Amino acid sequence: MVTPMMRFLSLAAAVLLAASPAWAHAFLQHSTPPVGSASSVAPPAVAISFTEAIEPAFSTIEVHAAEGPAVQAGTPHLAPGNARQLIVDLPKLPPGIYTVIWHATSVDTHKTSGRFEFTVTP
Ligand SMILES: [Cu+2]
Repeated sequence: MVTPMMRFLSLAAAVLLAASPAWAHAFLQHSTPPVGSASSVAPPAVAISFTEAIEPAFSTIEVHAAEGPAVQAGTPHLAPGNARQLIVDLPKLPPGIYTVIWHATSVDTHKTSGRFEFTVTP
């Protein structure tokens, strides 16, 4: 006899199996400045650590002021000796709210993206 609960459990198992390749995708693990943080010290760069190694040629970080063009200096680059961390240098940022938009392509060619904010307080 197949109970509704058994049907639910087998469906859940199927979903987990189907989703398992996603575990190899590059997701944001942590960043500097931290997601949602506020500090009076303007960060010299945004550094994002991903859960997987990424392809820098196909990965981007954009940093935008609340209203306006990108404020970053130069193109993102991998941290030396760390294929999981992407860094983009920043000019001296005035106080404000900044949005970081990232697109990552992991070494298995899967694409992920996300955005977060940080604040430079006066
Ligand atoms: Cu993947």
